[in-house]
Amino acid sequence: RCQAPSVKGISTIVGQEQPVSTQEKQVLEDLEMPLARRPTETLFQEQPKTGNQYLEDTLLRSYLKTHLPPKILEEVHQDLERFGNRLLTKIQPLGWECELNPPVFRQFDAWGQRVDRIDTCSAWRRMKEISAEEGLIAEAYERRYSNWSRLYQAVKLYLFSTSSGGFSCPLAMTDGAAKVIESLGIPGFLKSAFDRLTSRDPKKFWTSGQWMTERRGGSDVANGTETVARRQPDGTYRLYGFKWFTSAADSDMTLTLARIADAEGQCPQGSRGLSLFFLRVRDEEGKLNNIQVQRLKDKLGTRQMATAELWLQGARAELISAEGRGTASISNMLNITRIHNVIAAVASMRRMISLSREYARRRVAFGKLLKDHPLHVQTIARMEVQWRGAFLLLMEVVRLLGLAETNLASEQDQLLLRLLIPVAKLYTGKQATAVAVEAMESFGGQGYMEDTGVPVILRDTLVLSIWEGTTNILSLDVLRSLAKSQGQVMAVFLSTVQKKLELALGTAGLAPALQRVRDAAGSLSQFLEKAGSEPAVTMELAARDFSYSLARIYTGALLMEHAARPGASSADTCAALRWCNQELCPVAVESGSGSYRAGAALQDSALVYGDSAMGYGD
Ligand code: UCC
Repeated sequence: RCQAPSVKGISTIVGQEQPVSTQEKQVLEDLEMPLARRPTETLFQEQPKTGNQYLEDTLLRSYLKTHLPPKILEEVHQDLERFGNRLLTKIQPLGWECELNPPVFRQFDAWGQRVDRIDTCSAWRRMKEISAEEGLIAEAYERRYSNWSRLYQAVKLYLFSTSSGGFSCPLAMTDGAAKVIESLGIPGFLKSAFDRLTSRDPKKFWTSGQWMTERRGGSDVANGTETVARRQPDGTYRLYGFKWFTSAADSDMTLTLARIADAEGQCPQGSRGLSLFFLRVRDEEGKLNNIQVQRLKDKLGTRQMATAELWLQGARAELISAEGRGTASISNMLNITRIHNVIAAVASMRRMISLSREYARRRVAFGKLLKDHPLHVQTIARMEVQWRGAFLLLMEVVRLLGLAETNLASEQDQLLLRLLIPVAKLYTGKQATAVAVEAMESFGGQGYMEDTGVPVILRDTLVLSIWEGTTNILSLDVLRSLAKSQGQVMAVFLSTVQKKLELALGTAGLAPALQRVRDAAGSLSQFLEKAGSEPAVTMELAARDFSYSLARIYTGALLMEHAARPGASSADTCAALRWCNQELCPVAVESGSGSYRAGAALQDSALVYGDSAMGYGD
């Protein structure tokens, strides 16, 4: 089923015999015409255009058709088709406007008064209204489609992401803040904030920040947080500190961490000293809440969005977690923003591949369209396989989240969700980066030109493996989830993979892939068994490869599940087979090569810092 069909005598990778479109005919006719008589310089540098992103996304549509109850599918389909048109005609141009008009920071007014204004463009402000109108946060909390609401929200965000001009970042944190407040049981003093974060009314809708990173760094939150909270007689707090990297600094509110000082002004250190606070960024008159903006960050990408350095100089705040439970409480937010990161990664891949594919239909080189060069199409097909896998992993995570949020998740589902969030975040971040770079290359020099819009997507994609936890930090979070469940989560992981494989048993074309996933799952179990008796450094050194193995094995099972459903296409089968052709369990391979022995860590140091690091001297 995976055999390459022949189109006009040229081998392509997926799809059936396709008729030559009018547009393609035009290109070919133009080519045959002498240069002087051509109405334009052929279509050879024509901008690749995509249509309604929802209607064109056959994988998304087949997923929804397979999983959603028919009544919900009908409603959702109508809304998504409408939204797809709105994105194409109205939202995409606004997104580009946001890119061209990044926020401007004005520290002083003309008369020397300190004002610390962050001026955003009208398109950015319109994005906020559109987000409310479309229910991009509300959908997940109204739960009108029960456990499918979260998945539906994620699908809308996925379609919105690359057209949003960076607005998906504040939405991620807004969603995270709503989740934290909901998980606290929506206490009375936070009810109004919750209502605003989840409102469909543009006049009421608020966005939230997530101020975690301080000068000493963004990963080691437990040791890096210096902000101090001083209790006030009325029970509120005043925060003093310096927040080094606050994204969407134009947000209405934020959640942030600080250490509560005792009567002597002493603060407990470490993770146990952190508590979580809610604060309004400005008051009703728009005056900053005893906050000074030091400057905006000069970032490689996400330039549409204001990221600032902020001094908190007695900002009034309310404690919302139990004292000393700040990290655990903000984890609810992190898990949501990490899912948004996955959404952004999958959306970026989708956009880059669509543009690359469309360009290949128009661009002629060496006498024929790029789409008729088998090597070129092979490159796009490889990206497509990556995207398909990432998409199904995203759907799995939000499906599980939807179950958890409607009390329909079993204990196993919850464990799996906890594990898959960091796995999906770290893996799709890397995939998206690789796809963005490869897709840019597929445009040749054109892809490197700013005004094609391709570099913007690349820049905005590169952040996805950095913010919200780097790849290594998330690999350690994967280990944290194993430790917390005392290994139970791995038993759930393996049995879930097994169940998905069983669904594919009857599909003969999938047999080779089935065997490879089975073997990989077996190797993973053996590795874990062996690692149990090794020193702790083994698991730390293995953390990244281990997480990659989880991602590849689970995604392989998901691709097979999708390819085994009734009505699956040959492309579905092909994607599953190709995915499973890669090394599915790199942790077993590396372990076999001794990469995680203590000696290997010393060799790593010697490679990076020279032999002196091993005590051999220069
Ligand atoms: O702010 C940032 C930029 C904002 C832009 C956002 C835009 C997103 C847009 C996406 C789409 C467009 S970036 C901030 C980046 N920083 C991080 O992500 C933090 C990275 N560091 C970590 O994740 C660390 O590993 C920490 C902070 C979680 C480690 O802290 P600790 O205190 O050393 O960790 P512990 O002691 O292991 O965990 C403390 C508690 C434990 O609970 P208990 O005490 O009940 O056992 C953990 O189980 O927190 C719990 N916990 C978690 N629970 C820790 N992590 C998690 C988790 N992921 N899920 C559930």
